[in-house]
Amino acid sequence: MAQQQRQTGRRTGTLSGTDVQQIDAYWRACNYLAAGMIYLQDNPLLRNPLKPEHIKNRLLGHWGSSPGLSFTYVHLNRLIRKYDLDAIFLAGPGHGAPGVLAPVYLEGTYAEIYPNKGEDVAGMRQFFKEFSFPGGIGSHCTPETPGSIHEGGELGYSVSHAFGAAFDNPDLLVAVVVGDGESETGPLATAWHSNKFLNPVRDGAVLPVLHLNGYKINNPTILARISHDEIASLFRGYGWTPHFVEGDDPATMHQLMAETMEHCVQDIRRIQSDARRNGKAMRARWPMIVLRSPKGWTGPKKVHGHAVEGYWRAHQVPLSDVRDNPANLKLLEKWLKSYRPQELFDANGQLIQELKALAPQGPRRMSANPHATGAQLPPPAAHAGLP
Ligand SMILES: Cc1ncc(C[n+]2csc(CCOP(=O)(O)OP(=O)(O)O)c2C)c(N)n1
Repeated sequence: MAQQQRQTGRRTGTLSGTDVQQIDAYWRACNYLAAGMIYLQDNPLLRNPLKPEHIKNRLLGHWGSSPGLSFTYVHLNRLIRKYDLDAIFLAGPGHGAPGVLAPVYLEGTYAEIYPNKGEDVAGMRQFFKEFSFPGGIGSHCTPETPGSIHEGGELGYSVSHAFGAAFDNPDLLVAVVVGDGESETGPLATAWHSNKFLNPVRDGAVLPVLHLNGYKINNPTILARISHDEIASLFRGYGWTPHFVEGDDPATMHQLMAETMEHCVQDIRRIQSDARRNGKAMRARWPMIVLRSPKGWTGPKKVHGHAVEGYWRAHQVPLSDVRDNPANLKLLEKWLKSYRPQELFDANGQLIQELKALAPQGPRRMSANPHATGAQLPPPAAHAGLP
């Protein structure tokens, strides 16, 4: 894992110390829920000491991708609110659904659609229990996931789907996280070229976030093993302007991601307003983000002497045999408590108001955006004035 923090973006969107603390608290809540979904069927907020019967019989789900997915999601939320963006979110590694379901639940959409999984202790318990459970919540970003138009089980199509959503949709921003493993598939490797078809006058924009967490199940990925300069050259060659967010210290990474993502959003808006002012559909060098963060970021660093965070072992269930092994049960409890859930959720089990206020409202929530929910959209004539 590269310890060095590097970035090519200009400094814009710098966060205050309080902003960093708040966004980190929101992300901690996401990570707590993602891990809770994989392991717990009871005692969702750990208000009682963790016991074997609180743990699911079969542990299924993908932890490794989840923290990077929710990290990207919460940073998009900040900019949706700041710029009133009309944005949707696609997870290429859709197996990392806990990293998407968590912010979707926290912004209230989940309870609106599935009232038995409401924003309280009983609802959270049900939400955890049903995840990756027969007849329950799918382990990928299935169509039942509010705001999901991309399931992400068969790797390779996220960028194509993102562009499909952006074409003829001038006001839409489509954020798409691409796994570094996914990026090795034929369809995805070719789809990087889709930027050549994007018309800045009449299409929306696609903001890819290449998630370099280093491993595809238990093999290293090619893109995570080539040099920084080689990646930058590769994506410049594809016609993108790559910006790097690299590291593992959460506070530093929040600052870097905030600055970089805001720079990208400003760049997209500048490209679009220039093109729309003069009506010329020029090919633009759209921005993209390369997020190099550890696989299973914030999870257990080592289990019984074996490295987990930042390694292939974090891909799926980082800590197995929890019900029958008291030492592992203790490790799980320690890990879950490291997110300090008692600071994040109120007595009823709802996210505290200070953090709830960080999410966009109503249809601006990516999980409730009409472009992704099949809801009634204005007819194309509403975009009149564009060629
Ligand atoms: C086309 C295809 N090939 C193989 C798989 C099996 N598979 C599931 S997850 C995964 C690794 C994905 O790695 P990456 O895209 O980097 O995601 P992350 O590391 O964030 O989990 C693979 C190969 C798949 N889902 N689809």
